[in-house]
Amino acid sequence: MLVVGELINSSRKKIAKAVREKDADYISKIARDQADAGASYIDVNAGIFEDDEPACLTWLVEVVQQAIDLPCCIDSPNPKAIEAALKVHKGTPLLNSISLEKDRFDAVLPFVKGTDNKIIALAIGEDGMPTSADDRIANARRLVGHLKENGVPLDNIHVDLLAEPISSNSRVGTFFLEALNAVTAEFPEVHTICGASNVSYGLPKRKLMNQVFVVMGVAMGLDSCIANPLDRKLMANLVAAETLAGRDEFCERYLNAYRDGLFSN
Ligand code: THG
Repeated sequence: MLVVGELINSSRKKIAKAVREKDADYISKIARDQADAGASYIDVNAGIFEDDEPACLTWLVEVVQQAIDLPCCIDSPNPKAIEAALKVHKGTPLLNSISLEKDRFDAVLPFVKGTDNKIIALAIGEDGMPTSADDRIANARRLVGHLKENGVPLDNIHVDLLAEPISSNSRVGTFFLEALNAVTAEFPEVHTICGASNVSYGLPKRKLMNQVFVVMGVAMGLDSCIANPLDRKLMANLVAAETLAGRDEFCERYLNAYRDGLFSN
């Protein structure tokens, strides 16, 4: 399981403050903590800064990569911000994200086409959010098709079937899981991802919901997620779920995680 550390997101007040004050020490610490906890990418999002987003996102990429040796997940729909961030990024980033919305597809494609960059493909349709499992599957199919036509290797694509707050509609969980099951079966070479913490907005005990959600996702083939790697219980549950889902030969990673102390309090 590949975990993208979600914590450096300007929608979080402490991060917004640190970006505004150019507090590199704070951002470096959050990056390092997430890397130490097992993140494979560090999500960087400066979306609240609007016109300043390109400069703020670039600053975040530089600060993160000075602190640790991991690639970033460049979380922005803004082509100017993506372009600026890519200029300073070292290694192979995960671009977050492209969708079927025509302007966005055309603007983001050049940053993927002919490169090794990884891309998150959001199952949003030409005219907005899907409202069923079938919509998600159809959008994912078309988007994967368009990316493939443009020479993007399937292994570089992480399809995001859109995890939404369960408090807003009790059916979005099954929409997501059913779509995940179908997309994993149809495109075994494509990766799947979701923003795990989205599901729990508006509810108490959010961590519990996020932990259970990723386990259900793993059962349906989820192989990456944007989540909080500092939640040890979530990380432990991910290891156990992958072992139980048959993705851990000889229980090697489960046993290693046990030896490393991941399952102790
Ligand atoms: N798909 C893709 N990218 C995404 C998302 C997605 N990027 C953003 C988001 N969704 C995933 N990242 C987060 C980060 C934080 C939270 C949720 C999703 C979150 N934060 C608490 C809050 O806002 O209440 C924390 C508050 C705090 O600690 O300050 O819930 O779905 N491709």
